[in-house]
Amino acid sequence: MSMLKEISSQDAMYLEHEFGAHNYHPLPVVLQRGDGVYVWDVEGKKYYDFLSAYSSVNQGHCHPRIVNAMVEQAQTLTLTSRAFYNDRLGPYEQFVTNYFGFDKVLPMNTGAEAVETAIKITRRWAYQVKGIPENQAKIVVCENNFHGRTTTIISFSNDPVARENFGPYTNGFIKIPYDDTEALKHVLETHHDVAGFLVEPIQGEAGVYVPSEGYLKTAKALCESHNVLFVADEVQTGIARTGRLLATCGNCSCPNKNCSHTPEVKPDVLILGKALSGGVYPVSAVLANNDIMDVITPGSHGSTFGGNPIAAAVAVAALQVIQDEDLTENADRLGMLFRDRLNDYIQTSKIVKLVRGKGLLNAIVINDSEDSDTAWNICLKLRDNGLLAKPTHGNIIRFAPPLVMSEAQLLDCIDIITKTLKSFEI
Ligand code: IF1
Repeated sequence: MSMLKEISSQDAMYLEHEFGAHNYHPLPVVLQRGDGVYVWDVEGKKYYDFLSAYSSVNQGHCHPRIVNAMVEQAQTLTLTSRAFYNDRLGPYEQFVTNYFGFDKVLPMNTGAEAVETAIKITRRWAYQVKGIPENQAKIVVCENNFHGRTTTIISFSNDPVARENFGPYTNGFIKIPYDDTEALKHVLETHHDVAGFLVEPIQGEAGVYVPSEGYLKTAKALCESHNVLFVADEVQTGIARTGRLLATCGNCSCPNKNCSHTPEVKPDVLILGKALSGGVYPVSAVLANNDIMDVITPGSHGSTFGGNPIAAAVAVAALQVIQDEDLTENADRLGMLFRDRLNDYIQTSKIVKLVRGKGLLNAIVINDSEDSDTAWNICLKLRDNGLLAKPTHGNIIRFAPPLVMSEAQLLDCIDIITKTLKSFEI
């Protein structure tokens, strides 16, 4: 028997603290099991999961179809490296490119690796296709972005906690304010060495910051007119989370409910991760059409694990679940219900300033300073009341449950959330 089955919450937290690097400050709850929208701690207490591993477990915890795909493949062939072909990768590549409407995919493992990959593709395209002089290519990024933890990615972050004392930093990035098409227009008009614009359709880490209506559409049009690649980081927003297959689908009224072929804003380079595997295995991907992806040649990029047979089998199952269970529509519908009910609550609340989000990617802003511990205390109380969420930036609480939630379950959760908030009203 594994010793993990026997361990108490106290012991598990002690071991992580004693033997693990202190790169996280978790909410004190030790999880042991998950099923759909629920997780259980080692003492057997059941919770609604309102984080979904940062929007990875969109399909719900331990989805049987996805887990079975993984188990079957794990018993057959796990890893070959890309030194040889495997019988799963090609079919997955055909499936995923078709699903999202791109010519080609480059498979990686984590979100940060996919962002790094997109940066490399964008730079190569700048030199080999656009004709920017060697080493001059710039990528425009947004203030308060979050794209991952590698040295290059933190180089263009403006979060001091994420970047301080990790220099020297990588050059070649220009930062502009988010949700500001004038700033983008200005930078594109004044710089002739811009290769791409890297953007999150909704800024997750910044506190689920939803840009103004039409922002992405205008940004994409500006990129197009300046021959600059529009690179969308949909690691967190992608795969049904925002009530569209991709957040760049915007509000287009395309009859295809998954909206994959005629998105309102089609990125030139699309970055996916997290829910691409339903959270059972690290699977990420960069998608682009041939005119861009063909700059990648043998030896110029790769990964030992990228495109492995387990990842391929898992991703196909995870994407099929999204479609077969109508999770895009469910996220859209339940998200509206969630914001409606929370907005009702806010009318008479002193503790909550606002609720914002799209689909089931939402956040509430607590009426207290960023250095207060109110949001943290609310999350502790939510935990006691059977719902797990995590504060961000001190006074924002993100609410992102698995998309397999039913309406009855969501109403139950809204009840827990509003009752908990009420106990904090003065
Ligand atoms: C952590 C936030 C979420 C991402 C976008 C790339 C990546 C992420 C848009 C990198 C990762 C994470 C990672 C997690 C916290 C987290 C997060 F709070 F920072 F904002 F999701 F909400 N692009 N997001 O959001 O993907 O390499 O991690 O697979 O602790 O770093 P990764």
